[in-house]
Amino acid sequence: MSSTYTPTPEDKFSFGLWTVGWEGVDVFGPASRAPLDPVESVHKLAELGAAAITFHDDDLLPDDATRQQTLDRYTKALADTGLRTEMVTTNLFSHPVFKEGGLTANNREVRRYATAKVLRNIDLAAELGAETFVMWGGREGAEHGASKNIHAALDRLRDSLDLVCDYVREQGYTMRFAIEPKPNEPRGDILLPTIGHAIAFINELQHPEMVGLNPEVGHEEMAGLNFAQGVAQALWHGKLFHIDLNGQHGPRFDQDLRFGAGNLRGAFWTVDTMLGAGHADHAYDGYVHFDYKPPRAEAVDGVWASAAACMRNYLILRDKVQAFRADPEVQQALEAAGVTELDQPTLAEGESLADLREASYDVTALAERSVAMEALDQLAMEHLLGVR
Ligand SMILES: [Mn+2]
Repeated sequence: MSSTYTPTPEDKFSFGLWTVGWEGVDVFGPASRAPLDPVESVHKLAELGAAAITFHDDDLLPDDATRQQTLDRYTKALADTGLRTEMVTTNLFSHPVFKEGGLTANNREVRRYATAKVLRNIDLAAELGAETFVMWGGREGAEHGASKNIHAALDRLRDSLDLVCDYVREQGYTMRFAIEPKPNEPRGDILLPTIGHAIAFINELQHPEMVGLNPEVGHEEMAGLNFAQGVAQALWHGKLFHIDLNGQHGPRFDQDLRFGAGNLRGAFWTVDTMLGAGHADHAYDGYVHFDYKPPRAEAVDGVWASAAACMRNYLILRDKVQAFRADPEVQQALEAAGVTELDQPTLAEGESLADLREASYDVTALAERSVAMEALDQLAMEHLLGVR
């Protein structure tokens, strides 16, 4: 056990209260673990080396009767441990009132109630100093073609984002919103199912600069997509406001495994992308947030073992990625594969399209050229496998 892989607050690790607090309730069975006191979770996560915690309104504050008392205990635990609240999100999916949607429910009263619930939680997020407010629309979707007018649902979702952005500006808050895409589960089909759909949607908002993404490993991989490439595109758009790391074994139900489990090579490239893929100015600098579920089979010891493993796996992969990028053979292999040539614009400065059209091309030689990509990928594999 290397001390190199011991997390510190500088690593900016963060956990959802609902992750370690998941009691194991699933579609086929009730809770397998007792509820965790949020105060205990704060202390335990601080002890393990996390820097911050996040929550849905209902995880921390399930009812108004105990709201103030719980908030007092929670903020005292933060003060005692040095942990902070970096992100807050609203539960618009558990209560049956949201059974056919929250902000995009057909029922207008439900939409108004959902909006009020979000506004109340924005005030709390501001009070706690959270800089990111995540919006995951788990029930914003449908199982049937005609039951949801997608055009109208997107209008209402756009209105909701415009309203909350206006509210944040009016109140003088500084938080930004982060949309979390997911293709399905709990709804058969969810609105804004992927990173790409969400980015396109943000362009239709009144304050697109206030809205970005909170992509999650498993959510993209459930759709068979490459998470690292999605993250790279979100970074390219300046839209990676937050990130949810976990693990997933390909297209199937949302597994929420600990980070590094499931698609390990995908995790390696995810960390590489978060570090800028060789370009420090392309790196993500926000919190490294884990949104996973300790497997239902585990008792409470397994909860903390899995939380510690999320951070440890990130640190191990960070180490591997840095060693990969620093390896002189890798740098030669990147050159051999022509990776750096892609940095050059296709048309040189001062050149016209006529220059490009009139040039002569040795198509046969170009077709036969070496791309040396297998050799490069093998170097990454060997770094990951620990033989380099
Ligand atoms: Mn998530």
